Amino acid sequence: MSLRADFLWGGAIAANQAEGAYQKDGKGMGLVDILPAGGELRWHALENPKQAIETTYDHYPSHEAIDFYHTYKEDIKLFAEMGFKVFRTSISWPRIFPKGDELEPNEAGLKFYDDLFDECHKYGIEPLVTLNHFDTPLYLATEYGGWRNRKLIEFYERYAKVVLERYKDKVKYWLTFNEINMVLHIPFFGAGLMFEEGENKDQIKFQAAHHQLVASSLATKAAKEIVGEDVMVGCMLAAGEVYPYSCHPDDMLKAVQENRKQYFFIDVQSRGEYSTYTKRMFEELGVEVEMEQGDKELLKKYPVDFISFSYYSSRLTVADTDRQVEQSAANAFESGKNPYLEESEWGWQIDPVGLRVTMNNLYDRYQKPLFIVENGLGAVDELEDDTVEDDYRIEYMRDHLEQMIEAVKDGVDLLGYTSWGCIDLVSAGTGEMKKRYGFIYVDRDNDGNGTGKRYKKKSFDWYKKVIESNGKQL
Ligand code: BGP
Repeated sequence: MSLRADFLWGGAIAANQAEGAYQKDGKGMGLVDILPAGGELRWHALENPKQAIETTYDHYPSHEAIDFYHTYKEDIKLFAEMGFKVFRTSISWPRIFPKGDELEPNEAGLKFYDDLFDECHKYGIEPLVTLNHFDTPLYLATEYGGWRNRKLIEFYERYAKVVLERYKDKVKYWLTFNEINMVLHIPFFGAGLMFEEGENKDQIKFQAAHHQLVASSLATKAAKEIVGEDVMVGCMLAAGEVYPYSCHPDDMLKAVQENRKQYFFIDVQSRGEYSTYTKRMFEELGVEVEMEQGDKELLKKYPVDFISFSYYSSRLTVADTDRQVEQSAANAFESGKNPYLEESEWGWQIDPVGLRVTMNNLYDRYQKPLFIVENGLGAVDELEDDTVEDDYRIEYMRDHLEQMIEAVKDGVDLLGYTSWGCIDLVSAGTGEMKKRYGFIYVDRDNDGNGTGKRYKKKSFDWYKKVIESNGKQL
């Protein structure tokens, strides 16, 4: 078994990390727009968003990003040169509804995405569009409390219907929420949540999650009604199998429980119901999710068509004992350090086989097509003689693609692969330009220097061959 003949090879970006033009043509502020750059400063702000909103930071580079708002034609041309079949981006919600609760959309924002999707089709590139990628309108967080408030369902549904209607002839693949499980790990990013002293954070996070799950089903319903039955709506999970630290049964049990914290979301989005384990999980966390009449039926009736996910690394968990386990960075997740794995410059553990494990488990569990919509290596790149010799990136991707193909041979149905940050962009975690993922180098640094010019890295030609050979030549 090999990859489908119509396998969707491509790359992924998100509006807020690439477009810049953060107040152009009527765009409102998104959550991410108030965050500063710089690893520790940014995490502090994410953990204390109220304070961050009141602080004046220097917002370079995120407010300008790579200026994709103005350079998209040049950039898409380069994607087409690599042979992209699909391009994943997101629509910036505050470009369409600047505050989020308006009744009428912002025409200039809608026009931008019309032009962008037309440009993709000019080269036969299929857009894959995320409705919400970390940029809920800020106003909905400050005035309504973010996704803890059920009213956000109504605002999101209005937004979804407007863009589905507008782009129904241009977009077939939709994702409802980027990394929906991030609400548990970075609640401000994921759901605009800010907490009061003494609140049960788990209660608020799972209530917000329920609202997003209902909103996701409503978007699926709208997509079926507006675009038609052929539309493909997916969920999006920040995936990565959680391994037990040892073969101690308590470690194994802990791994099962930790894995469920990510599967929880997809269980609802794919099977259409809260799994039986949630009852005990909620009891132990002191959580009581409030549902309204009709919620359960809606979730059941409108599950997703496919399961998309990001994969950067596996994780490691240890049961509560006296054992001291060194910790490792794993995106926004807690993870023990796995002695068998190497790490990226940012300490993210590199585990290609973990991708195969994750794919097998997701497919076994849901029996729906998968789509890898983020994967890649964040690294410091040096531009020399107008290129970057990024053999380390090629090696990372080759190792992962090999395992991806193994998983397909195991029987997994896989629709496509979009590498993260196919063109350098602002890092979500650090807010900086220094952590680069692209096949295309963008001449901008953290301090505002640089021409913005694009350069092909060595990986550009490598990926082109991968696509041309449908993964045979890695
Ligand atoms: C995912 C996000 C992306 C992206 C990626 C890499 O969690 O969906 O937006 O940025 O992680 O993370 P970082 O930019 O912190 O390296």
